[in-house]
Amino acid sequence: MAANNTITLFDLQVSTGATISPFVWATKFAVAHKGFDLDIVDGGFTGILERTGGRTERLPAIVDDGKWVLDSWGIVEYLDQTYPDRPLLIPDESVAALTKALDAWFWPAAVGPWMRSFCADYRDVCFEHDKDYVTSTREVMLGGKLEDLQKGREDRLCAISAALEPLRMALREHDFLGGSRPNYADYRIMGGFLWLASLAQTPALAADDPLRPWIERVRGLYGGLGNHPGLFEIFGLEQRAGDPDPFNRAAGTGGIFKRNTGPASTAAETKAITAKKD
Ligand SMILES: N[C@@H](CCC(=O)N[C@@H](CS)C(=O)NCC(=O)O)C(=O)O
Repeated sequence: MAANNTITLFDLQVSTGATISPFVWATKFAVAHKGFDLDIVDGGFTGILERTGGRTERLPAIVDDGKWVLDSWGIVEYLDQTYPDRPLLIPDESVAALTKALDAWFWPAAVGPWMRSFCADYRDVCFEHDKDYVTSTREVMLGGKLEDLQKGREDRLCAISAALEPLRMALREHDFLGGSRPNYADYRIMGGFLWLASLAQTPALAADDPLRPWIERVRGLYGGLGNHPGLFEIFGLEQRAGDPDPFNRAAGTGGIFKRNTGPASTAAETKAITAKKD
């Protein structure tokens, strides 16, 4: 049992003091969801191996009453297995499967394109002593100079935002991805938005984005865990002439979102698709 109801978490921070890693953000929320207090071990990108006594090169890592647990997903499994009487992060195996599917879509659709659009910001916000390491590793990772990759991002941001439509559709009808209460799916995806907020020095989402209420709702949980003062404003993206719509105002008018209540509800559609061409 966690001593003093507290779990130690090794953080991955930037110079503002905010957490940068989406994995660490998701883990902070996971620990809070279980009702534990967080004892944060500060630090940036370099020196992780030394800070953790040689146990890991990647974060998050937690220590629960002397027991080390690595890996964000491993930590969630550990927390639910060890503390099944506290609110479950993954209340059913289906949540694990759906969260993995959502995460596998979200990274290439949004996190990757945002990374390419904010990679120099990412480096610039890091601690001075981390900048050389972050520059060299991220240039290999992304295959180019950070400044060159980031260039022209204003031409890309509306399209990246538009790709988030599946989240908007789901959250139009539910307060959380977990339904009426948050679960690990919310924290996992929120990790990506908070990663963005830790580094993006220009907004990436429209001020009236339908995702905003959910983002603010989740950020406000557990005493405002997602409202660290070092985070940048992510809302305020302006649509310029020629940019695609940053979100679809007409979304959700067909398929699963159009309830079939009998022939009257489909009459117009039937008429349109059966109309004879002259
Ligand atoms: N599978 C791991 C991935 C963790 C990971 O890649 N963490 C990154 C931060 S997002 C890290 O520690 N990077 C350190 C580095 O780049 O040196 C998990 O889910 O915890």
